[in-house]
Amino acid sequence: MNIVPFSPGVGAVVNDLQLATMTESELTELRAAFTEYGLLFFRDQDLPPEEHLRFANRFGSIVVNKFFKTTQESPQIAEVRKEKTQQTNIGGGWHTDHSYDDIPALGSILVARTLPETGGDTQFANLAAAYDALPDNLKKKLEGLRAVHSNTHLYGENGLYRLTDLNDQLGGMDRVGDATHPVVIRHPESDRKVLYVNPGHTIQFEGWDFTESRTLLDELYAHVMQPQFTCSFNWLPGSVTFWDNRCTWHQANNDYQGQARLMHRITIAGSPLAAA
Ligand SMILES: O=C(O)CCC(=O)C(=O)O
Ligand SMILES: [Fe+2]
Repeated sequence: MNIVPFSPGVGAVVNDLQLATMTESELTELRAAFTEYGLLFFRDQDLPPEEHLRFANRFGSIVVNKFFKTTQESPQIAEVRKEKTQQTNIGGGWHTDHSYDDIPALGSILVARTLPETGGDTQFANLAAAYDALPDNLKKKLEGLRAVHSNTHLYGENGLYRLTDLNDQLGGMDRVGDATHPVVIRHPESDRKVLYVNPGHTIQFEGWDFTESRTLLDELYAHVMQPQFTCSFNWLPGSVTFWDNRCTWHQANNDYQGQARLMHRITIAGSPLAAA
């Protein structure tokens, strides 16, 4: 196995490893790389749905998304689908998966199944690096704060996604809900401090009013979106991405109108998040 940084501050590419036939010692090495980088890219994988499931189960236990359709192959694999005729894509804005759960998901493993001829990259951000680079006065301000994370504004009645042509693919309108988490968490494996707010799901700081929250959240988001904390991954047939939801954000580019794109996603269960 050969692990090389993908961009100066975000992610790594794992070469010379086939996930489907990985040995126990390779899995151990992969876990260490996942802890170090929080975002791993793989090329030229042969990972049919049953092997996608087996890889996920070797890593942890699977959690099923409450809103996405699942595949014919398995109720544990979510479909991230965009049809030729569809305008809106899933995950088109910066977010981290499942931060609205009390115990957010550890990570997600995304496998390319159908790709557009061009476009359809996924962008990622490194929230541990972004936290480290915050000015000291801002770090101080965030100490002890908690934030509310929700999905109601996306998947609830009149939620953003419900008003688009994505709605037909989504279930679970009644499953919406909120959770609160520390704004700066201690990553359970790497022990690094991480900025744990995201544009998709974070509504406001607990005990703050909405406008005041918005101002600080926007300042933090602008900081994270700088080029040194972000990268863009170009999918090819056989590409797989495994990201850590506790220390990354992602967003899927919607720049391939008129073409279809289908990805399979498995999400792995995490552990409660503690303040740093
Ligand atoms: O389609 C993608 O590239 C990512 C979509 C997304 O947000 C996800 O699968 O969690
Ligand atoms: Fe996502």
